[in-house]
Amino acid sequence: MNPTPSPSPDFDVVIVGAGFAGLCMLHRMRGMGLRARVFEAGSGVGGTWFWNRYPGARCDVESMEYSYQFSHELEQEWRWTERYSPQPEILSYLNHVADRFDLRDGIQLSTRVESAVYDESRCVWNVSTSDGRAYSAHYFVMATGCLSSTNMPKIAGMESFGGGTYHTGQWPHEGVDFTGLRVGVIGTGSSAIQSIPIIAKEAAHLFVFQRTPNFSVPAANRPLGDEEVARVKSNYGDLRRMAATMGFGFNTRSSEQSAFEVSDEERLAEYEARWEMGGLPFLGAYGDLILDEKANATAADFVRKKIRALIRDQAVADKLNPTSILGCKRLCADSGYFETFNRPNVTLVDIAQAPIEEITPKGLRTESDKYELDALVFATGFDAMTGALLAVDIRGKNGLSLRKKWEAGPRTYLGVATADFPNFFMITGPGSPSVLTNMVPSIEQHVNWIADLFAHLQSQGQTVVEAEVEAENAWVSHVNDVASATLYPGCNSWYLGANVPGKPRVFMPYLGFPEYVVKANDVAAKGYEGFALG
Ligand code: NA7
Repeated sequence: MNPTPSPSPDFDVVIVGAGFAGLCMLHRMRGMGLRARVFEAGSGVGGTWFWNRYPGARCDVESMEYSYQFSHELEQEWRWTERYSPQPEILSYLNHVADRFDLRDGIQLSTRVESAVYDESRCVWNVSTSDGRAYSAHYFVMATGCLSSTNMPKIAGMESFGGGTYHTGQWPHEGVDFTGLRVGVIGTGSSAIQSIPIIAKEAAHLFVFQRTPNFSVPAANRPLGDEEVARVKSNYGDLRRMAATMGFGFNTRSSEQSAFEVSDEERLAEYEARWEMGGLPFLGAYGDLILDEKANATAADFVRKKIRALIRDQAVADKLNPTSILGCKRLCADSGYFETFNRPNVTLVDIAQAPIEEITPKGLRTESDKYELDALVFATGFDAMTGALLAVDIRGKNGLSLRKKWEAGPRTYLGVATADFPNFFMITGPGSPSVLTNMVPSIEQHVNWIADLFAHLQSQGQTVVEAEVEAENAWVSHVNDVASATLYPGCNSWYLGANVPGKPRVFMPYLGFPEYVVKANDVAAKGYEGFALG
């Protein structure tokens, strides 16, 4: 077959999602003179920050770094107010970006993309949307985020519950008033750890249903002073360049040194300093913390002692203290999480020991007890990395569906493309550093890389690009090999898909920043090695 490109599809590019990735992609496409349309399921822009409105939601990368760098004017004019921005401020920022760069007329809100089918004879993607319409596009780009498809556990009797039921990732816009209520929170991941201290202050009683205890370090959040902001802004480029050299892509103050290259006293002092400084850079203390179990234990034991010291009832401390590897599940950063369990109106319920059996009209029942509840909060996370991609029925060459292709786990080349799906791209897809980095610069790196590829095709008079299966196979093996050499695969994390029953266990993000950027640039420099262009 000799496909002929369609002379005039409705759009050059259809983009799904109007979060950090979709907005950036739209802006960049327009800058290249391409006709792009964004479809967004939400009634506003913001993606993650549109949906995750639970009390205490904030980013865990410092605001001044968790922001776009494509516009120096934007960098200079926006004023972050806290070290870690709260959700409403990040959402305002994204709305500001949509206005400032005149993006709104390119975004169709409240519209879900339901399917995207590649028509080989015309080299176009046919995209169907929830409003019953269909559009054709030359390129199809999923900018749907890594943590956007919520994970709602199936528990017997759920529909019978008489009180309010909420998921942290789909929080009501009007907020929830828990005053005087008996509230149950299921889950103790990052969303729970951020929201529990606030819900506990409102609720008459809070029951926290914990399956696995989680490590958390203090966020040490604080207002950002004018001087500090001015200092960063006067040298923003330096901060961005330095962050781009760091593992994880933000200023983790990471050290290459082994935890055993220093004395016990020195190591303790380093952990103490990082605990005081607050936030995820705690994990950057030594280069082997996530590589070597003994090194990891030095940091994990330090955190366990700290947790123990924060909790009055040592039986509760025992339950709250993780036995796992530090950082193997994403490390959390909290504001008063452990201290919340000292409150008389907070009860920790260990559902690993006595699992939840059913939800009843008046609350829930575990194997050993009954709990009367007026509201139930599911802080149970997401079908991470692949959930949102597979929610759309995407079909490539010969009608091959992405769901079928990825039955045993995601397969991509560089986390941006997948063989048999020409002109289809994912921003921060599985197999890219994505969630193991500061998402915003990783998004921009992907947007720029994809845009440069489009420009290259245009300059060569080419219209179709597709990942080659050999390149994809090699990349998938490489992603696995790198992860296997670390401690990451050793616990039931969402990185592995272990939180979703029945999901194949594959370590999805690529652990290798900034090496990934070097590799992606090298692929481009070699005329997009591993891609078939035509
Ligand atoms: P996470 O980190 O996936 O946490 C979800 C929590 O919910 C975790 O404690 C889970 O326990 C628990 N969970 C999940 N399913 C169940 C069921 N069926 N029963 C009981 N408990 C359950 O999601 P978050 O929203 O907190 O954070 C996601 C990311 O967002 C975070 O890492 C940041 O990057 C931002 P488990 O550990 O699986 O035993």
